[in-house]
Amino acid sequence: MSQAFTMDADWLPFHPDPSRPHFILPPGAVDAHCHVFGPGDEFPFAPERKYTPCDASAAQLFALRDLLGFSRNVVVQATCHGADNRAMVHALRQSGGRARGVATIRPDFSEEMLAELHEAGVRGVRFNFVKRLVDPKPDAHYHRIAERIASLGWHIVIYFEPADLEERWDLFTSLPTPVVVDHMGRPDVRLPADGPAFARFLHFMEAHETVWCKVTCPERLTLAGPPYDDVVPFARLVTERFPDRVLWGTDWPHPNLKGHMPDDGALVDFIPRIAPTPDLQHRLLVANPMRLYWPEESAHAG
Ligand code: 0GY
Repeated sequence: MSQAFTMDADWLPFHPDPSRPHFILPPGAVDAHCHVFGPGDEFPFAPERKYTPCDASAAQLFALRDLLGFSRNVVVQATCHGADNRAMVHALRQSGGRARGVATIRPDFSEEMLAELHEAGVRGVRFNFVKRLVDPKPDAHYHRIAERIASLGWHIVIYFEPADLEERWDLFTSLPTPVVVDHMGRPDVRLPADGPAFARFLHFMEAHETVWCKVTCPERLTLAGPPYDDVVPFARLVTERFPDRVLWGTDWPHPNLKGHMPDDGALVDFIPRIAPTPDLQHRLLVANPMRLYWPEESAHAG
């Protein structure tokens, strides 16, 4: 742990010794949602952060990648680093081309800053609307950023809770780039996957062909706990209905979990329950993330 920062008293650190999954990932699989934290002494956490995590370095992320059998990562800027993307960019630069990034930016970032992020491997920005993580801004703020990044060929990742889908519908449906929704828009898994609440989210995807979805975070959405039976119907429904617009990731190092810390190997074993055929698995884990993050190689993705 860093000298400069003390992790929150109730912080759950990531699993110290994850198991090797039983499910063998297809060659070229991408962990399309994960983070790095610090290390705080090298890459300080942002003053405006809402939590102080444990350190979780790029080297530790890549060791997990290799243990689980992934080939590549998409490192998503975590809110504890605000718009200071240095830890994420460091991870991209350490990856030897095997990681892409999703940044947090402000509308006043210079062209040079954006060009440097692109050169490092950033291919998207994240707009976060979850109030326990950030202080969300008016729509105009996000429109200004969207205008800045659209010409770079980047996409926009949005993280929101169900109520935000109604409140921000006009924003979410007017963004000029592909839009990737984190964690299925955080459905309430006590409600049926084929009920009206989740139907609203499915309609959002149905009506907008540029909207993608990460069928991620059973450990975050579950009420039942491992092996996350209560999340399967939601993730499977989205994966089967939109097989070319889904992504999967570990969410390592799993910020802000309060109940339990998952064994990342067991999380990978969740994948065949939501993508039961080799074809669905290949799209979810290889073809789709390659198309979004490594389009120049995508045609060759095996
Ligand atoms: C996630 C989810 C969370 C945190 C963050 O950037 C973040 O701080 O994304 C959360 O607490 O729900 O995707 O890692």
